[in-house]
Amino acid sequence: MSTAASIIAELERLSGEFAALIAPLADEQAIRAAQAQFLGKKGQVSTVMKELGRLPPAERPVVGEAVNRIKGAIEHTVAAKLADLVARARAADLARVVDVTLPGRPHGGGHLHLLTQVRLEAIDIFAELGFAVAEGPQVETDWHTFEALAIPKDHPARDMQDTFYVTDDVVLRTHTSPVQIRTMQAQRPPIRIVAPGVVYRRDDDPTHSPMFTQIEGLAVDVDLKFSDLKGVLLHFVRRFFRRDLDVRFRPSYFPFVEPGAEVDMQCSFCGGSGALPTGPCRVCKTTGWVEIGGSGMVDPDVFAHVGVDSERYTGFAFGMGLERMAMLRHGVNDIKFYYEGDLRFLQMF
Ligand code: FA5
Repeated sequence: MSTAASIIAELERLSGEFAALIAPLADEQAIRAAQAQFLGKKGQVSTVMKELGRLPPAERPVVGEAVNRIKGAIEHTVAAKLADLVARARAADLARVVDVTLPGRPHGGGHLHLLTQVRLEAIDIFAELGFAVAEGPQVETDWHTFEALAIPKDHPARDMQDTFYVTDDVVLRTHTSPVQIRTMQAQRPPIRIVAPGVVYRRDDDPTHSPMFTQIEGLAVDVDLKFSDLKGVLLHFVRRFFRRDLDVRFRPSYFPFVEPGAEVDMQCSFCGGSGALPTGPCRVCKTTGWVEIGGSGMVDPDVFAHVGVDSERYTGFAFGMGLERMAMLRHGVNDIKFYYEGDLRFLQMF
């Protein structure tokens, strides 16, 4: 039969056992499990306490006091152990702290694709002359792409701009000229816009891609003349190439302009001489001139399609290939380099 002394002795023994058990533990879960093993409802200390009821009442206070002391000691040990764990974790964190005085490791910064750079630069140059940016869809109606630009079905001009027909009436646009139509439908003159964007054609060789970028220009106002068109393009070429290169206009046929002209600029490689120190200039095929786009005065037929009074207004328009401009300026000799994503090419510009 238990006595007060034997219970207290047992409690002291448990206290020692607990101290030995917990000493090597180093994770919270194990410490809490040890605590439960001794102080939990079915823990060893609780089991001993059940003996308390069988003691004569006079002896109970002294045992009760021992129980409280030992429970307190166990709880204190647990709290100290957990606090120690937290302190160690914090010290380990601090030891890992980055040394902010070390020099940074450089990450190669990205930059805009050459075509994007060229597009933004072209927009800036035209903006200086008062041209705003307009946009239109790449999947475009046949009407905006051809019909409204005076290229009816079966017109031979369509042969040079074959494309993907989504339906009979919806195509991948072959040029940015449909943005002329959309702009004139949406706003009244005076108009001065440029429309850069991607276009599609059935073309494929070193200077022609099935997908490429054009920048369209359109100005409609009273009294605009061909000389205004010429001045705008001359200004653009000189600003873009940062040299006093000349432009020339060769009469040409585009159904939506009258008169129409191909725009040539002096070859930026040979400076217009047709020859390089190393031999004949292959870029301009020794002619000294390179074609950069089409242009002309807006045909009254087009004005009629969009309800602009051709008695009152005149307009000029142009469309240039941005890949071609970038090739001339940066010496790119195959149009496919733009689209292949080869880092050796991308990092050059
Ligand atoms: C046109 O696309 C007319 N819309 C331009 C125009 C606008 C004329 C306004 C009159 C008034 P063209 O088919 O010539 O014209 O194309 C214009 C330019 O786009 C060409 O000079 C060339 O620089 C570029 N280009 C044409 N096809 C390709 C291609 N497959 N790949 C890369 N660039 C091309």
